[in-house]
Amino acid sequence: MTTLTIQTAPIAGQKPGTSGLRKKTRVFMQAHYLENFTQAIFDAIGGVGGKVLVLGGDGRYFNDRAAQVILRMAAANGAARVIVGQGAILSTPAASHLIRKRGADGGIILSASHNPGGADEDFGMKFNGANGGPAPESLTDLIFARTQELMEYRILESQDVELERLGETRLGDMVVEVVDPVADYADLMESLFDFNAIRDLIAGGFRLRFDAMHAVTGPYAREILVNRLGAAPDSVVNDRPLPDFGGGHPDPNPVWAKALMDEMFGQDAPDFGAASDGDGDRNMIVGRGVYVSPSDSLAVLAANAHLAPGYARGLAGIARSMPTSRAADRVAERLGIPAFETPTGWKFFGNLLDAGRATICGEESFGTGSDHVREKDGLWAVLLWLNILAARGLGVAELLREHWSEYGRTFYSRHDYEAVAADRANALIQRLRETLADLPGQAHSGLVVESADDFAYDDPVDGSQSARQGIRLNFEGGARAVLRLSGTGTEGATLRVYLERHQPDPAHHGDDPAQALAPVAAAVEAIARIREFTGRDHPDVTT
Ligand code: VG1
Ligand code: CO
Repeated sequence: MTTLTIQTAPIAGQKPGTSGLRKKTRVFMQAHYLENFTQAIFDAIGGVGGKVLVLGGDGRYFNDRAAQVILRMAAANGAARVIVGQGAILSTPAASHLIRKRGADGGIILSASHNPGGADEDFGMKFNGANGGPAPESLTDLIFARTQELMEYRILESQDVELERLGETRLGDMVVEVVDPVADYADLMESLFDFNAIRDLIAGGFRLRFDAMHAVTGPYAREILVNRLGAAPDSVVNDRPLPDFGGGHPDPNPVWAKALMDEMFGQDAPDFGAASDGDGDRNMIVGRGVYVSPSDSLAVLAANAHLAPGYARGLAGIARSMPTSRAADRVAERLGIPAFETPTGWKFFGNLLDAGRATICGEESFGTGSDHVREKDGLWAVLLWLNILAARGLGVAELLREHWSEYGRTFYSRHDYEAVAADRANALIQRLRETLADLPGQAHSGLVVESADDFAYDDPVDGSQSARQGIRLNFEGGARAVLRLSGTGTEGATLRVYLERHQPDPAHHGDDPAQALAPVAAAVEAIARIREFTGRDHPDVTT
């Protein structure tokens, strides 16, 4: 086998966003595009000579082809071993676990997460380090810098590697080890949760529905929920991973997981419903007739985690991304443990988890996880919920109501304006930045601005700084709004507006969230002039 050194030239725009590099699949399929980015990763981490890497993806269109190219390039760059999920499949949390369990030097995950898949949809790629977590900004900056100067890459000339058969093969001098993508992860879950208690709950007639949305979690959910926990076979639906996710968005929210929502709010609904995203790191939790907002889910999980064996020792701290509601902060306060507020994206939790300062982390975007891996983890959240329900003997709605009566209810909603012209979205944020100083004291729709800033984060572990992470508007009385632009889209810009308002009075805990938040939404419109800048009079997606 010959190692080829291919001449190339820098390709513009290979800047990793919130979670890796995401582009239209056809962009990734352009000559040298994937190769350049792969070589830039290898170079930025100081080469892969003698190293062990993990490789897998969510199975979307081009996953299999990209995996073969990366393997040939890893071999040509001198990697000692690449551990690959069978069929080049690994969920994001399973990849994170595999890196940690095998002591690998890092891993490449092929996914554009909740973005749709297919030749005309999205593809993505991210690098996780030896701790199993997403590359921090310092490294993604280095990778991007390398893409801007790269003039050649190395690749082995060879046939495809057989990735369907478990076991070891060789590619040049490199070992390719194909592993079961599910087994290790399922064992990890079994070590954290009281599977006997969950099994008893299910055996006692508790019915659940897990919608894998034709994405990567299907095989994981079937093994864990059906094979190991005894749920009925039809508890897991849409469990066959498809390259185009069956044409849908594998995004577990009430909009894209509408079928699940309809079922959970319909006649004879199951007791518990959940869905996960393309790469298995997100989760949506639904009870019979009740939707759990992700921010509430984080708070409930944190407040009750000690009921699961893996967290019986208690939590060191709770971390949430800045736009996530402050419901979790109230739990941290009650528990007497630190609460951390980080920029959007799981990479910012890595240091806190590594340093043992946070045990549970979460984001409003349907992401929760803990120090068991260094990624958010959809099935983990489902299992922790089931463990808590089994231990408490309560239903989802009852547990939620109890939580609100103890901590108050934090009404919360996110409004997404998708594929807005980038210059208009940038102009909106830029104008807000310029008016920040004038906002305090202004009254809009009955709400007075108390403070306003552009969130900047100083990492308490390594001191790294991240500025301009989103506009925060705090109103007198405790309501809050956040505006920021997405870093995962592939078309134009997506404006995200996050609305939040705390309600201590139990008489109002059953209010409609949209109504409870209407004054906050009106104040934001008056301040940010979303209609004028985006030309839209309502969001595309509300969660
Ligand atoms: C979104 C979410 C963010 C999440 C990120 C990756 O980012 O808001 O909370 O970490 O997606 O999730 P943005 O920049 O578009 O708001 V996933 O499941 O795509 O790995
Ligand atoms: Co995801």
